[in-house]
Amino acid sequence: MQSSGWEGQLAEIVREAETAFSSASTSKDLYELKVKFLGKSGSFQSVMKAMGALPAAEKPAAGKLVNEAKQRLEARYAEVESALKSKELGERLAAESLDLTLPGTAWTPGAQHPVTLVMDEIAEIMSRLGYAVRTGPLIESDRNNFEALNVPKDHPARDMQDTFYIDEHHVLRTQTSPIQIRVMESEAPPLRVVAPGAVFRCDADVSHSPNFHQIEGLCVDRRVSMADLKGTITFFVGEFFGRGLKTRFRPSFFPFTEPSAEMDCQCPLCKGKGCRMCGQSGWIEIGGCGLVHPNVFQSAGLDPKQWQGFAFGFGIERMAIIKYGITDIRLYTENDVRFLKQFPS
Ligand code: 2U9
Repeated sequence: MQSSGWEGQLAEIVREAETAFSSASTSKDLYELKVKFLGKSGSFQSVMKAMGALPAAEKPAAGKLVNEAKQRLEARYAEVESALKSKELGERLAAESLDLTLPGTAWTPGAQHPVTLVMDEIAEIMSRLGYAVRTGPLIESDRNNFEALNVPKDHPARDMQDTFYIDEHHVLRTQTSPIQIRVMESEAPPLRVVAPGAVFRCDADVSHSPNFHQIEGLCVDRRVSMADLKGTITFFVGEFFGRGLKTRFRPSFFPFTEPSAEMDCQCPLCKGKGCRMCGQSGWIEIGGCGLVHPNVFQSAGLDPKQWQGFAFGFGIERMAIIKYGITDIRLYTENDVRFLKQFPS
């Protein structure tokens, strides 16, 4: 190849590449042109190859020329690339521009669930009488949930229809009383404890959920009477629903207490006058109670001749219904913030 031949070819490639670089409208197109002219199998490389055939004496001068041409092209490339990139950045920023006057997304602060609020409030009131909180597992042995609580083998509560069985010997606890069995077996009397938590019953209709919450209280001492129980409940009702509300105790039956009673308080809504909530009676049922059955003490390893006790139980959802006038139990599980945020934390 004649020197003028490859020199002309080189000049032609440089001119062509410079024109092409200048006409590129995007940095991507520009890069493709760089590959075409300066890449491994690009036009520039073929001129380099052709130079291999030059006489040795001409090679240094030719190499210098080629390097200068390459540097010139690379500089031109960098120049055009920087212009295109800044143009593209400008376009992207314009397209992505934020309207800072748009309203933001509102974050609704959470609120405590009324079940938690009521459970905590009851525990707090009882703590003023010296009661400590104790909790236990949701899956309980048949023994702690029924046997130790003096619930006989043929009792309807033990039926598959009323209790969720895990296996032959384990159930989802149907009450929080097994917690107190555990307490009596692990702590020395005298005892004053409240046992809050979730319980499960195989039951569902408009006013019953298969999963609800209870809080039960247990007081064990040398001499404990129904009078102590009534005084305790009346203090509690005054603190929780409002001072001055009367309580009354109606005889009832539970396997784990003897005697047993159902507890009513004067309707907090009408203060005993009679309204829709209390069915015009002026009274409202709040839970059950009684003196701990000697068989229960025996099961838990306490001598019923030495120890006496009273126990009581409230349904938390029911207490919240009475205190806050909640009308539908579905509201408890719908997680509607408009419902939840009405309750004072
Ligand atoms: C031990 C001994 C006795 C707890 C008691 C009740 C009566 C009661 C109900 C209230 C509404 C359950 O949620 S509810 O349906 N509870 O009527 N609970 S006496 O008696 C105990 C507990 C533990 C060791």
